[in-house]
Amino acid sequence: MDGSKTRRIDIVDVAHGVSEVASVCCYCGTGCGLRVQTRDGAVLRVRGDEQHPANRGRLCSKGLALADTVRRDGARVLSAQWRETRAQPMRAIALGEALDIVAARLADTIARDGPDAVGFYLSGQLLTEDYAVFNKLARGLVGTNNIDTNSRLCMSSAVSGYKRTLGADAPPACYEDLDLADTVLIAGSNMAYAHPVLFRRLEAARARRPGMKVIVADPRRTDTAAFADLHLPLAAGTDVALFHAMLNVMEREGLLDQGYIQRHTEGFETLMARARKITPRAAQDICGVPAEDIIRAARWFGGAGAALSLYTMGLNQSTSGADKNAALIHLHLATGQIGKPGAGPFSLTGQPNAMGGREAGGMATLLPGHRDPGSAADREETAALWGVHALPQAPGATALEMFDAVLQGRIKVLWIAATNPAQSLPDQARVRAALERAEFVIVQEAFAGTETLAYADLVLPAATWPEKSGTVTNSERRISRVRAAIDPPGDALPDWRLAQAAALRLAARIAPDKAALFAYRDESEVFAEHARTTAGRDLDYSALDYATLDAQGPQQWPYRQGQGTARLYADAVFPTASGRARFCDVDYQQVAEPTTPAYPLRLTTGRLRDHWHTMARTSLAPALTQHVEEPWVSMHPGDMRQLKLEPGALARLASRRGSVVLPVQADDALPSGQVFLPMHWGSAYMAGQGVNALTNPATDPISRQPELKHCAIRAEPAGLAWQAAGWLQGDSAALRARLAPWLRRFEYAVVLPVGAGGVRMRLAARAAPQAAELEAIAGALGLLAPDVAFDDPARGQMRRVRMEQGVLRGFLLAGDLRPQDALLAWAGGGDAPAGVAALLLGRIAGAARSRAICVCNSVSEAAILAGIGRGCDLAALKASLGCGTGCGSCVPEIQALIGRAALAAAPV
Ligand SMILES: Nc1nc2c(c(=O)[nH]1)N[C@H]1C(S)=C(S)[C@@H](COP(=O)(O)OP(=O)(O)OC[C@H]3O[C@@H](n4cnc5c(=O)[nH]c(N)nc54)[C@H](O)[C@@H]3O)O[C@H]1N2
Ligand SMILES: Nc1nc2c(c(=O)[nH]1)N[C@H]1C(S)=C(S)[C@@H](COP(=O)(O)OP(=O)(O)OC[C@H]3O[C@@H](n4cnc5c(=O)[nH]c(N)nc54)[C@H](O)[C@@H]3O)O[C@H]1N2
Ligand code: SF4
Ligand SMILES: [Mo]
Repeated sequence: MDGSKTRRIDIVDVAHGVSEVASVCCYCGTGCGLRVQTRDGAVLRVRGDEQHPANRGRLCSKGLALADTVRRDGARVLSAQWRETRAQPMRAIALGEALDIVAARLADTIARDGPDAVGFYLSGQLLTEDYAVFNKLARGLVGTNNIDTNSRLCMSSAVSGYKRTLGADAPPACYEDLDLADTVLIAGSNMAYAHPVLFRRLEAARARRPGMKVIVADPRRTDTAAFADLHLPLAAGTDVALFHAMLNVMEREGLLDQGYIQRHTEGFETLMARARKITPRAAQDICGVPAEDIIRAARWFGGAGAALSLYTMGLNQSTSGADKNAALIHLHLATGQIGKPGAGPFSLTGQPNAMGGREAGGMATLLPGHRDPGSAADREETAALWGVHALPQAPGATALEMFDAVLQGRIKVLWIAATNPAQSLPDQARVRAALERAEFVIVQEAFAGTETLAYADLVLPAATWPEKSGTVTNSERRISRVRAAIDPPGDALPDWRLAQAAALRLAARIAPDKAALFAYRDESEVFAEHARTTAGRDLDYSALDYATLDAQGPQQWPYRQGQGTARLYADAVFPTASGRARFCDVDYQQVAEPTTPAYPLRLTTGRLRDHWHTMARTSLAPALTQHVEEPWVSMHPGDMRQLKLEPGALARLASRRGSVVLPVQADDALPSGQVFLPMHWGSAYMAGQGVNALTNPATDPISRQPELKHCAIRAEPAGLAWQAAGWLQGDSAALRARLAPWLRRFEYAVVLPVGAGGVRMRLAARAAPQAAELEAIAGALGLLAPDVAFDDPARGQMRRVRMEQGVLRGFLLAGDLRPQDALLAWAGGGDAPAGVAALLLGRIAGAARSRAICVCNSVSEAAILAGIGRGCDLAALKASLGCGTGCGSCVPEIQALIGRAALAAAPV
C-alpha cells in the first residue's frame, strides 16, 4: 500500500518511532475525529482530534477505548473459510479460491434462477467507497435491486420523513445549532448514551445559556430525560398524537408563522383539519402525558427564538415511523424554525456512515446521488454515469423482505457484510429459518464468533477500523476521511476490495466487457467516481476529492464553489416540484401489536452507554464491559411485585414469537406496564435467540422499517431453582468460544466478558444436573484440580476455587451462589478474602461488589452513592472521587443518581 496516499501521518515522537494518523471513530453517527497513535504496526493509543469540527478533541467512553479493540489474533476472522456442505465443519481456504467459489455460485445462480435470486444485505458501518462498489456489483453486474442495509432498521423512516416533507433526504441543521437553540425537543433519543459527545455539547450550551429549555419525549426516564426541563413520558408509538396536539396549541395561541406557511409550504389546511381533532386532552388520553405538559411543550417550542429537534430510534423504529418523522418536521415548518441558526428538525444518524450509504444509493429504494430506482430517468442517468446499458427495473427487496424472500426460496444466494442479522433483525426464529433455507450464505466479517457466522457457507475475511481507508458522512452532512493506521491482519482485505475482486471474477464469467467497471486502483478512484454521481443533485459534492479533504479538512455537503454548507433551506426554497415544503396528511396510528390479557406488558428495546450493537468490538475492551456486565430486563417495581418477581430473580419473557429468560431488575424510571431490554445480547452470549427472539417484524408501510421499539409480551418467574456461577481468568474472546456450547444446554445461560480479563458464566435449570455434567462444567472452567473445593454433587452443589499466590484464577459455585459477589470482587483485582474456605462455606461475608459508573477513573456506583450520602454535589463528587472528569460520558448518570437521592429525601 502506498502510505503517502492513504495515510495522513504526523510523526509525533521520532525518537520512539510513534506516529499518528488522523481518522474517524467507527461507532456512532456523531463522527468524531480522532488520532490513532501507532508504533511498529501496532496501535498504542487513540485520542480525540482537536482539529475535527464534529468533536473538537472530545471522545466518549467507546471512542476512548478503541485501541483495546484492535486485535490481530483469533478474535478476528483471519482467513477465508468454506464448507462444501452444511454437514461439514468450516475450513480455512485461500482467499483467491474463496472468491472463485463466490463468483461461480453467483454466475450459476444468475444463469439458473435469474439475477433476483441474489441478495446483498449490507451495513451503515461500511465506508462510502464500500457501498459504491457493492452497489455497482449488485445493480450494474449481477443485475438486481436486491441490495439493502441494516439502515432499514435504523434511518429508513428518517429518510422517508425528510423526502415527504422537505423533498430530499437531507438533515438541514448542523452541530453548531446545539449551541444556539433556545428550545431543544429531543424525541425518542437517548443521546446521553447513544450520542454522548453531542450530549456533552448540549450540556455545555445549557450551562452557558441557562434560559435554554430542553424537552424529552421518551417513555422511559432515561439519563437524557433526567437532564430535561420537561420530560414527556409518552406511551410508545404515540408521538404523532403528541406532535399534532402541540401544533394545535401553537395555532390556538398564535405561535405559528403564518407568513412562512403561506409563502413556503403546501398542504397546511388539510393536515390542520385533521390535527385540530387531537386536542391536548385527546392527546393526554392517547399518550398518557398530562395535557398541561403538552401545552407547556408547545409554548416553549412555539415561543422560542430558535427551536431545534433531535430525534432517533424512538421515532424511526415504528410502524408509523415515517408519519412520526413528518409530524415532527411539521412543527418546524409551521413555525418557520428551519434554515436558520439554532433551528431545524435534526435527525441524528445511528451508524457512522448511514449517511454515506444514503448518498451512494446503498439501499433497495435508493440510487447514487439521492436518485430513485423507481424513476426511469434516474435509472438511465445512473446507468450512463456507470457506463452500463441499463439498470434493473424490478423493485429490490428491503431488509425484512429480503429474508422473507430467502425463506420463500426466491432469493437463493445471500451476501451479508458488516452486519449481524442473526442477532439484530426482529423475529429471530424466522430470520434463522431463512438463513438455514438459503442455498448459499456469504458472510463478510471482521470479528470471530458472531451469531451470523454460524450460518455461513463461505466467510470472507474483512479488514476493519483502523485498517480501512475511505470516507464517511456524519449526521451534519460532513464528509471526513477515514485513514488506515495499520495493515489488516491475515488475509483480511477492505470491504470494497473484496467486492471488487469478486466482481472482476464474476465479470470474467458472465460479462467480460464489464470488468472495466471495476478497474479501480485505489479507494480515491472509487470516491471520485461516486462523487461525480452527485453533480447537479441536492447533495452535490462532485468537486470534492481526497486531495481537497486532506487540504481543507472535513466538509459538509452540498459543497459548491469550494465551500461546504452548514445549514440548508436558508432561502426557504425546497427541492420539491413546487419549491415548497409539504405538510403531509398523517394521522395517529396505534402500534402494530397492542397489549392483550395474554400479553399484557409493553416491551421496548434500546442501547446502553458502553456497548455497541451486537458487541463484536466493544466486548474486546475491558473498560467497556464494566458499566453493565450482563443482560437483564428492567421493570417497574409495582409490576414486579404483582408478578412475584424479586430483584435479581430469573424471569421468562414471552411474545407471540419467542421467549427469553433473564434476571429482572427494578427500574422506577419506567412507567407501570412498560418493560425494557437492552438490544445488545444475542445467542453468542446467552441461551436462546437473544433479545430479538421477542420483537415484532411488522414494518412501516412507507419506510419498511420494523417496529423494534414495541411489542406485547408477558412475564413470569422462570422457576429455575438450580443455579451456578463461574469465572475463569484469561483472554475473553478465546474463553467465550470455549464456553459457548454451554449456552445451548440450559434454559438460562450467559457467557460474558468481564473487566480485567476473563469470562463469567451463569447457568440455571429446573433441577440440578447429574454429577457427571457438573464435573464437565468444572472442567470447562479449568477446575478439575481446584485448590479449595466443597462438593456435594448429590444435591447439585459444587464450590471450587483455583488460585495462585493469592491471585484468583477461576471459580465455580453451583447450588449456592452466596459467595459470588465476593469472588468476583476478588477476581476484579480486589483483596483476597480473609479465608477462602470460610467464604465458600458461608461463614464469612466477603467484600461487596458494585458496578463501575465512571470507567475512565474506575469509580463504582457504591462509591458515588456514598458520596451523595455525605452531601456531595456533582462538583464535590468530581473533586473527591475523580468520577466524571475523564470523557464525561458518566456525568448524566451521576446527575440522575443525585436527582433520585434528592427525590427520595424530599418530604412527601
Ligand atoms: N452506546 C451506544 N451508542 C450508539 C449505538 C450503540 O449500539 N451503543 N448505536 C448507534 C445507532 S446505530 C443508533 S440507531 C443510535 C440509536 O440511538 P437512540 O435512538 O438514542 O437509542 P435507543 O436506545 O435505541 O432508543 C432511544 C429511545 O427511544 C425510546 N422510545 C421507545 N419507544 C418510543 C416511542 O414510541 N416514542 C418515543 N418518543 N421514544 C421511544 C426508548 O425508551 C429509548 O430511550 O445509537 C447510536 N449510538
Ligand atoms: N431489538 C432491537 N434490535 C435492533 C435495534 C434496536 O434498537 N432494538 N436497533 C437496530 C439498529 S438501529 C441497528 S443500526 C442494527 C445494528 O445491528 P448490526 O448491524 O447487526 O450490529 P453490529 O453488531 O454493529 O454488526 C456489525 C457487524 O460487522 C462486523 N464488522 C465490524 N467492522 C467491520 C468491517 O469493517 N467490515 C465487515 N465486513 N464487518 C465488520 C462486526 O463484527 C459485526 O458482526 O440493530 C438493529 N436491531
Ligand atoms: S460520540 Fe463516542 S461513539 Fe460516537 S463518534 Fe464520538 S467517540 Fe465515537
Ligand atoms: Mo442504528
